[in-house]
Amino acid sequence: MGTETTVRPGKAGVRCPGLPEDERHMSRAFKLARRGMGHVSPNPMVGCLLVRNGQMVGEGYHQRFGGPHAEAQAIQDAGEKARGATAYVTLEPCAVSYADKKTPPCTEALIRAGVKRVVVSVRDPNPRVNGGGLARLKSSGIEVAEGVLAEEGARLIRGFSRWILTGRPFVILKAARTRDDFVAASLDFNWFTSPESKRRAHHLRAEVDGILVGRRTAEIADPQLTVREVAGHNPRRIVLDTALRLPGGLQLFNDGAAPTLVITTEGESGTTPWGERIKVAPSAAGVDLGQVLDALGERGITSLLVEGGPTLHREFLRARLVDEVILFTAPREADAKVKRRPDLRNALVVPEGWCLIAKEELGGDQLVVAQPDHSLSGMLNHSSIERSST
Ligand code: AOF
Ligand code: ZN
Repeated sequence: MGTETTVRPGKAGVRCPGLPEDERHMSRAFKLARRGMGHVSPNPMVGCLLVRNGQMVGEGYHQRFGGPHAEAQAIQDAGEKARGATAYVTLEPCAVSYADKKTPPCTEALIRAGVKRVVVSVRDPNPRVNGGGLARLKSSGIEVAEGVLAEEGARLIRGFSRWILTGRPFVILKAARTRDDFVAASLDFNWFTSPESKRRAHHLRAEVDGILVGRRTAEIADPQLTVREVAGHNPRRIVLDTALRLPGGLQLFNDGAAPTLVITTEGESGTTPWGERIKVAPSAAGVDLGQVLDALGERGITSLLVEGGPTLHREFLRARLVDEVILFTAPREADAKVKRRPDLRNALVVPEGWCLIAKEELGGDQLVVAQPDHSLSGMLNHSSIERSST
């Protein structure tokens, strides 16, 4: 197994791979972790694999908020075979108990089970754990390695990282535009990007805790904001309706597919026949978006997809509250009627100085993913990876 090789945290610009088998097992642990998608928030998705003499002897993942952790599940799965095994965990095991902690520390469970080596992808950004889990394991004589597939590990928990450190969700702005830069191709507001792009967009929805639209988008497009093209859990739906003018007949308020929260500056907070109403302070632009993020964070939303429209995108960018931009560009132009509507012009540009994270072709559309420079640096304080700048 070559366990003498230590995997050290990467330095700037240096990729720091683990042993090939470490990466293989960690990949499997990521797959397990993702099974918890949509069910564990505001906890992180975590997967764990126990391997002895090259054989997988147990696996587990965090299945639901408040439920047992990945390590506990894997140890239970392995039984006596956990003794002498290596544990591959996508996140540093938790080490302490505190007032609102729902499960016992995983470090103690690993020690009791007789695990010999623990390999983690990233440290737990939770200040109550951060580094403490690894230290506890080391002090009990367990060999520890960290940083295996760390970039993927950080990506997996980026919402949790942002939320546990700031109380706010990780914010993703998503838009589709025509080649000539409109957010609709025709006035019927039908989907105009490729089926592949549509699937990707629905996958994005399945990955987040909340999905936000502005009042005009809710009114004009009457969207469902649900996950339909792929298997996945519907995020909570949030609509900004500062003056409470939206009609009650919208699908968001009637289909019961997922809870809908209404953000407003009017009236009282509380439950209404149409869902929860959250009152925040007004601002010159209508509503203070920082306060909106605080309110969503308080409700356990760790990642937020802002689907538009253009005004909301512009305001988020102006307020510098964006962590990622995802822009689909279709090869077609908008109809003449759309071209006469300046309000349908796309507002989602990749600001200067941002990093291009990915660029790909999806069924004839072009997809661009970009992040501001501050985005990951702020959230990876506790992690070992450096983001590639390409
Ligand atoms: C792990 N394995 O599978 C997860 C961890 O309230 P609790 O007991 O569920 O603990 C929640 C905290 O535990 C959470 O804030 C994060 O720091 C860590 N999540 N840790 O060892 C897991 N889900
Ligand atoms: Zn734990």
